[in-house]
Amino acid sequence: MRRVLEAAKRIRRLEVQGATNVALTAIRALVEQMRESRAESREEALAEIEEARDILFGARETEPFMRNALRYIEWRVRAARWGSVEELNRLMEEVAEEFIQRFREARKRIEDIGSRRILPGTRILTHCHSSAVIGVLRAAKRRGIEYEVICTETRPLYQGRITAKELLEMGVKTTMIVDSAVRTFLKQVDLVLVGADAITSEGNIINKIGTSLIALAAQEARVPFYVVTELLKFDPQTIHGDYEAIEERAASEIWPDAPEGLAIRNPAFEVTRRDYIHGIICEEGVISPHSILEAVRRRYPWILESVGISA
Ligand code: RI2
Repeated sequence: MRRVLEAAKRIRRLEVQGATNVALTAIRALVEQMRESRAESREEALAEIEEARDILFGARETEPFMRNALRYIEWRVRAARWGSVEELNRLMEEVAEEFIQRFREARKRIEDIGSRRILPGTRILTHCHSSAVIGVLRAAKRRGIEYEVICTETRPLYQGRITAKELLEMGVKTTMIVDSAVRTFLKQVDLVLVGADAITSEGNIINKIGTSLIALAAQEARVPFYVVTELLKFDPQTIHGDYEAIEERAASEIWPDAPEGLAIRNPAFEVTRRDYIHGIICEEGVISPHSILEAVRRRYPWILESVGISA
């Protein structure tokens, strides 16, 4: 399981960051791992896929996009006829390629749709680093729209700096603020755009810690709060009543040489309730969080079917 263990380590250490990059890295690791397989039967090969999938699932908790992607590949492999590992590998490569292609199409649609919400002179606030948000901003720039972005640092790991650097490279006027300055700067903002790590069956979203506080403040300041995300981040297990697990990371990320006896909590994500979300900018358009389940059922019935829910 060398390749899969290596990928899981990179994901756990945040050398690969953002829900989308995590999912794409996991898909490639699974396909590459199976290329090295010495399985002699269908059962042995399927057992290897299960083992690889579980290692990757365990890398980070709050990653339904990755889980959906790996489940999709496994589901297609189980449903197909193949006799040898060579045939299996061809099939896995085909299925993975098809999945990535469909993801790219979804992303492109999101960028087109989201960029129309950005008008000349719009001031946008964003939190953390989301490739989906950056994609929307890049698409707006390509259309020749001039706008400004305020980005938070995003403690404790400062992913806001990645956002700031990418925006500067794009030639966008960018301002960085500390996380606790959000309410002050909301007065100057027209729109909040954040990414998502997970979407629940009730239309709540889970994103980087701090997101919910921004959503609350945005409502109070009457600033529209939008989430930019593929529906591929929908967690089907939430239909069954499961809560999305929230990853809690090491205390040392917050204070490496903290005094002994001090309790430090470091949840990486939190839930933002649908009541605070104006719209979800996704491959189905700008939709209400209330219609998430219907949208997923229409576009990706396999997300439900792959966990035994009839779509
Ligand atoms: P994209 C990130 O989490 C942020 O919470 C970001 O909003 C989300 O993933 C989605 O990112 P982390 O992996 O899929 O940095 O839009 O902990 O790239």
